Amino acid sequence: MAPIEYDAIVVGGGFGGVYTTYQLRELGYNVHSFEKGSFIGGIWYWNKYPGARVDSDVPVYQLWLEQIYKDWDFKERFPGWKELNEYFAHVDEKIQISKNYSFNTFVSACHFDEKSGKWTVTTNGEDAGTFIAKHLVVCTGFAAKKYIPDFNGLDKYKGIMYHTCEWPGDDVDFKNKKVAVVGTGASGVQVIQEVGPIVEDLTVYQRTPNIAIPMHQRAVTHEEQEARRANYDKVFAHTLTDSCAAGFEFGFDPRSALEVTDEEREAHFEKCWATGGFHFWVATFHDVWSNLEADKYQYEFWRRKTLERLTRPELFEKLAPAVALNPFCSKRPCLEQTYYEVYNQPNVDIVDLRQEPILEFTEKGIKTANGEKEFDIIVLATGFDAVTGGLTQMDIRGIHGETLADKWETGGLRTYLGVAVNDFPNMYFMYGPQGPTAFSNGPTCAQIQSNWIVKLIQYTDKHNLKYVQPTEEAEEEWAQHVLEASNKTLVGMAKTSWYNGTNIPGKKITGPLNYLGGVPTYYREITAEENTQYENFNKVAA
Ligand code: N01
Repeated sequence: MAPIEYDAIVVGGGFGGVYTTYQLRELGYNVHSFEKGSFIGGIWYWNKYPGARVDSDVPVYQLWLEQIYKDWDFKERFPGWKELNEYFAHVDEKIQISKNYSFNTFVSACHFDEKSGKWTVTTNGEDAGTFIAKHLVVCTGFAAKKYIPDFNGLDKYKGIMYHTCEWPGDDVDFKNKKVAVVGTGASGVQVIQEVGPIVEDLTVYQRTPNIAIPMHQRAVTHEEQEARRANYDKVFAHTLTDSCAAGFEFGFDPRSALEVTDEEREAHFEKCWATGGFHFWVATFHDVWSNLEADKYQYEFWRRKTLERLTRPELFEKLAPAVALNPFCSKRPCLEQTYYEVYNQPNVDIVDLRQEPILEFTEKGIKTANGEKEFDIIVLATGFDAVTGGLTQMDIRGIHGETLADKWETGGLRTYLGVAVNDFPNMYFMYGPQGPTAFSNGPTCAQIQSNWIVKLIQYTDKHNLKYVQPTEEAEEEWAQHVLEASNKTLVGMAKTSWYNGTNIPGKKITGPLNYLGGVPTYYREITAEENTQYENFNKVAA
């Protein structure tokens, strides 16, 4: 059978994939989309571990489409995975996007053919086959490929064990069970605070303590959402301005932490702390991100506040060390609700993996130099081959047959504006490498990039071009710009971090994986490229 041909193929069913599919379809494109899961939802389809919830406040974490938000109310300031899956069901009800999707279908390969200027896409699973499209938009997000360290004997363990991103929802009962959690990133923190109060015994295998900050969760009412809904377009537009950071409704304090008085500094830290969410990260003094001395003030405030909540002195150094292991703003803090209180329970223990590494997994549990501990359930909260892994795990081959993985592993990470790659024509991605990604509210990043990509697709077709691709020079300049933006911050100082690819031993694509210039600057930069009619793209006529 001849392959089915589309105008455009979209990979992924999260915010970016759904939004791009919708836009292209509404513009009259014959678009088809593939998703590995059985429904839309992206990260929320997969991350159904206990306590999983978003850390962006309502209302910015959603699709900015009136027909969707006009009659949808979130229940909590930071919605959990169940509510977010309900939200995606609502999205589908409103825009019937699932009819454009093949679910349970994994895209394994995408090969570009210069002669036709088209992509051949190979899929496995329910809709296994070969498909052709002129435009390819890969919306796999930043966390499409899990990471499980190569622990000895991992497959020997006979109990219940899943990675957080493959957790089977509510099906696992933690009540009165002996539980281990490996990893204390955002996923580990959320699992720990959720299951801690109900388990018989909890052992946390921790390498680096998380700098977790108070979420201040609360219910949000229909009335308060209704009062703002008519102005949501203005709210979303405001988040792209310089008074905001990262796509949130708030931004840095322009003062330096070093220039204010001790009282002023304390008062501002207190205010951010009390407001909750990421205020204590992106609404504090701007230089805590760039100046070690300022960053230290932030860490010391955090430590003081955290120690006030802990009652077991033997855990103080493990959870809030006197000397920070990394600068406060070099790794991602996590929003917590009752994380530290869980450690006040006598049945909760921390194994410090820097002192006592895991020797092996056994049939019944985990063995370290201090012996074996048996568990009913092991939670692997060990993160992702983040930002690049979702793209490089597919066999994506460009104009010269080179894979994207080879290009980046041998020549370093190169993209233009975090949306397109030289030698990979008519291919785009969003919420991925060298975009604002990890330093942005996900739907903000995906939607501004998707809007931009869709306009370039329209431009390509309107001008009867066979293909477009960014120039090598533009890519080099962008890589340099990404590096310079990162070097202005402390982010490169984290010892192990998915921000830089250093969370995975041997990962070849390292360095700043995200653009740290901020969402407003990024928005201006992509808009400027659009306003020049894509002057940094090579355009090949049909
Ligand atoms: O992954 P992580 P995550 N032995 O890489 C440890 C988003 N997210 O899934 O810090 C033992 O942050 C590792 O230790 P260390 C959010 O953007 C959002 O938690 O490298 N431990 C770390 O503790 C987040 O930042 C939400 O020393 C090992 C942990 O595993 C991102 O996803 C919820 C190890 C991995 O932490 C990733 O978070 C959840 C080893 N060999 C996730 N290797 C929201 O709230 C690694 N670790 C929206």
